[in-house]
Amino acid sequence: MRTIAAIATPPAEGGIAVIRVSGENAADIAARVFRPVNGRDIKEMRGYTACYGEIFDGDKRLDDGVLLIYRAPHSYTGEDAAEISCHGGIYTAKRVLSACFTAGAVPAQAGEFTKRALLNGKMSLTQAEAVADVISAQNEQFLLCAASQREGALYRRIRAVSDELLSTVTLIQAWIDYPDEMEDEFDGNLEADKLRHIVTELEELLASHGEGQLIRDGIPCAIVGRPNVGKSTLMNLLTGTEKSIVTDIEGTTRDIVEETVMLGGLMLRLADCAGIRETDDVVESIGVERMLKKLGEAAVVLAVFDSSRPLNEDDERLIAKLGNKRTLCIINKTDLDEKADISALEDRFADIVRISAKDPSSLKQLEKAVSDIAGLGDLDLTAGFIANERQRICATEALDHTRKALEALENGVTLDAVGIMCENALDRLYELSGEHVSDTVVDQVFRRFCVGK
Ligand SMILES: Nc1nc2c(ncn2[C@@H]2O[C@H](COP(=O)(O)OP(=O)(O)OP(=O)(O)O)[C@@H](O)[C@H]2O)c(=O)[nH]1
Ligand SMILES: [Mg+2]
Repeated sequence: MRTIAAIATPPAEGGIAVIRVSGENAADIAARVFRPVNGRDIKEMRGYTACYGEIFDGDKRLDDGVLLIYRAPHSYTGEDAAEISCHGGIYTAKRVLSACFTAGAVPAQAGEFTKRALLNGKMSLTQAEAVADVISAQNEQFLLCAASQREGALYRRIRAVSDELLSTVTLIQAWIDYPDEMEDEFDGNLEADKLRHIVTELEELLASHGEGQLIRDGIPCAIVGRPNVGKSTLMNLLTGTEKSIVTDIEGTTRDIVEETVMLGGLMLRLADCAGIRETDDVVESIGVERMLKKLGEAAVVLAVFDSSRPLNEDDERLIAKLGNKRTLCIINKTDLDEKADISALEDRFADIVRISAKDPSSLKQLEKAVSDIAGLGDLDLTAGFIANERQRICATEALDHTRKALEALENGVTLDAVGIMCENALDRLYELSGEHVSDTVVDQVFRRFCVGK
């Protein structure tokens, strides 16, 4: 395989930039562009050793820096590799890279270092996919998810299911091929139990896709309620800024005000909406329409009620719109005398928190209540999850085939047919884990990577 090179650091000014070279000629190429000050022979350098020196393009001295040598298979790609750290200028890094090309390297494709790592057995496909997630992580929780995925959590989860399915497929095959040599009777109930267990595992695996997405992209969260209940005050409390305008005039917020915040490790995509009420005002009614749309899109609703005023038909109208959305009922303005019929809210909502949005100490209560309602509070972030569309499709199809196999077994369909359905499910699981996967799929996976990775 040709020796590839790329800049591994972002195209921006920084302390250092790293040029990565990988392939069987990595040390030769490094020796052509890098001259260690101590006169060391780079080709003789052992893996994981570094030296300081000068970087050249032919006779032109470009910079000084550090060379790190890796020896196959102990490198990211599994090949011989070199990393040249130079000063972190955009042009400097490009010049050092072009010197590597002059010395014989070819430009790396997007994700090619990781693709080589996959092809050299350094990681599974799902681990390789997780590299992109680790790079793109924007919050603590998703980083933990992606790091576990990178370490092999999803791969192990899929393997546990595929091993279980393989045992059923093998047994069925043995029964088809050598029925006279089997010692025990074929136990259809036992095999059906196993398939049922696999169905549950796959259902849980698929559910992890939605949870993973919420953790990665943030939980869409609509703040709704009738005018003046304190929605914008709550928004400002959660964002820690004066993002939304707050006044004591009903109908202050007209358009949606959006902001992404971190609350107790969760990323929330907050939308402060116009207050819901019957109105002749054209602008305000457009605001109400937009609020209803946001309500539809929200994964979690923060429904705000004013404890200092009796509930009215606008509150009722809101409650009617909530349907079975995950809703946290926020009873606000608890610093004032209570006039609202709180018991009516207690009857309607399972999750209630009482706060004063003007009081910053309410944040702690909100943190706990929101993470409980989002259902992510007790999620095992290290369990492995379905991270992308490719994985979701494979898992869905595997589940589909397993369900069909189970149904066939329960209905006394021939073992041949059940066996084929199980094998189809197994194929999809092997594609999911990357054990049997086509070159086209691998190419598609790496297309979303950056060049230096
Ligand atoms: N005493 C008290 N006043 C509050 C509290 N929260 C909000 N307010 C006041 O209630 C009034 C309305 O607050 P907003 O946050 O603008 O209410 P809103 O729900 O966004 O109102 P609209 O945008 O009109 O729908 C303002 O005068 C706030 O200062 C609270 O916890 N206690
Ligand atoms: Mg408002």
